[in-house]
Order: sequence, then C-alpha cells, then structure tokens
Amino acid sequence: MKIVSITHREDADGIISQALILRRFRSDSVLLFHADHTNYHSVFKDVIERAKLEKPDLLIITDLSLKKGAIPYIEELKRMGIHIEIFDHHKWDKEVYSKIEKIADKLVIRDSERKACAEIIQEEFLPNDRLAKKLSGYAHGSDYPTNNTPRGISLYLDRAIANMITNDKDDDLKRTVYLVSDGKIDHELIKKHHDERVQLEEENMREMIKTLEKEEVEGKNIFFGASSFFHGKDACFRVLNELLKMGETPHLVVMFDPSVKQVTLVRRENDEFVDLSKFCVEMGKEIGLGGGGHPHRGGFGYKPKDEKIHQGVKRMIVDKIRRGRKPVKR
Ligand SMILES: [Mn+2]
Repeated sequence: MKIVSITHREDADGIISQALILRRFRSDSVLLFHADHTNYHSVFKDVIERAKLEKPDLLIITDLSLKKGAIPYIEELKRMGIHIEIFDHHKWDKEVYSKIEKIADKLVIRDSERKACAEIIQEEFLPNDRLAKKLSGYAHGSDYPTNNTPRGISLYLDRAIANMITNDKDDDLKRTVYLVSDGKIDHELIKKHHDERVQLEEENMREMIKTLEKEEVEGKNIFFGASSFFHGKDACFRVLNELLKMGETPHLVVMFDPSVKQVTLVRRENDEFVDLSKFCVEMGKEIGLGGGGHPHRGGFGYKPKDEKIHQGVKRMIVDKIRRGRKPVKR
C-alpha cells in the first residue's frame, strides 16, 4: 500500500503524529509532507503532483486544522480515488468542517478532550504499542505544557524541530520522523539541531522582552509583543513565564510574528477570561485570513499594509475583549 502523510510541522505533536503513522505502516511506502498555515498551498500542490505519479491508496492528515483554501485540494485528491482520513485536535471552522466531512472518508476532530493529536493517532492506530504511548505523551507535553514546569523531552523536540524549520532543513525533519518512530530521540542529528537552537534562544529572548507593552482591559492585564524568532505559541509561553518570574500578573499574552504575519494569543489556563478558540475564529473572519485554536490559546493571520498594522490589530483585540466582557444593556 502507498500512503501520503501530511502533518502539522510546527511542533512535537505534528512530528510525533506522523512518526506514529510511519510506525503503523512500517511495511508500506509512506511519503512524508509537512505543512502549516504559511505553506499549505504549496504543500498540497506538491502532494497532488506526487499523487499523480505515485498513485497512493491512502492520505492521512494529522494535527492540521484545514482552512477554506484547502478544500479544492482535498476535492482533487478525492477525485483521484484516494482514501482520505483526517485526525485533529484543533477546533475547526464549522463551514470547513461540514464541507470536508462530505469529501473525506474519515474525519476525526476531538477538540475538547485536551489530547494531543499524537495521542488520538496512538489510540486509533497503535492502541497496544508501548513506545507509541510513550511518544504520544511527549506530544501531550508540547501541546499542553504546565506553567513553570520543565517540559523535558517535549521542549527538546520542539527546539530541534524549530531549528530545522527556520533553516529549511526538510530532509533533516523527515529523518527526524524516522528516528522518532523508532524512539531514537537522543540521536545526534536531533541533538545537534536542539543545541543550535538553545544558543540562539537566549539573545532572542532578551530582544523579545524589550518589545512588550502592557494594557489593562476590564481589570485584566494584556501584554503585547513581537518576535520572528520564536514560534507564536512558544513566544507566548516564554513571555508568560518570564512575566510571572518578574512578578507580573499576565492574564493574556498576544504575540505578533511579522515574518509569517501571524498573531498568537495565550491566556493562563486557570483563568476563564476569554475563549480564545472562538475569539480567534472571529478575528480571523474580521481580518480575512482565518484563525482558530484552543480555549486557552489560538491565533490568526493578518495581511500587513504597513507598519501600523500591529497598532491596528492591537486596537481590534482590545476593543473586542472590552465589548465581549461588558454586560449587555437592555
Ligand atoms: Mn497539535
């Protein structure tokens, strides 16, 4: 059997999800693709070209909440006679969900269980595999880190993966999927990328903290900042932890990434301040590039016209939170 695997490339969860697919279909041929919202058009185009040549039987998509723009690609792949299965733990846009549901052969979106996608893949494909269970646990640590606690192997993998992505080392990323599928997490290739990343992190961390601006909305402290070095989620968690260390009480951290034109928001999990999955879907609609996520963290893209875009988006966020929190007058 020939299988195409497309997974979210940004962190340990996407990579471990794909490693588990590889582990499950070890004796088959599996083609590996890595996508995120910045490159999914070109990834799907590549997948379609490869599918024309290789005629795969099965396409499995993991950890990737599909955007409206992906629907035509899924339709085309389905017309090629490929069996399509999609597994995710992000919250999906309702419209996109109902369209994809009609095209795909299997669509499993478990967005309310606090499970990493790799944990869903492990349950579905490798229920009795002890290594798979262990690996999916690392993915959980990456997607649901606890504030102020070391994330151990999850963080180690996230760092190595981040270094591969920023340096466009897709071949190393593919090799990493193979290594992880065998549990060879301490392999020197992964370690080398991890160590390179750690060196760069310290100086970029200092730069990022300098960009922070605080705004109080309805008694809640929102911190805005920017970084192109740290991935959105990572940037937010780092800022959150740093602020806590500095004695601040951050309720929400909003980070801009000018290089990929993305805003990521994280709030403290024990604070019901705002449902960010809903908030980001709405912001994505207002701004036009789509958004989504989880109740405690989410993100959306933006189209920059000029440098003022940050201030504009910042105002929109503040206004929206203010409106959302105000009691409705009758
Ligand atoms: Mn994930």
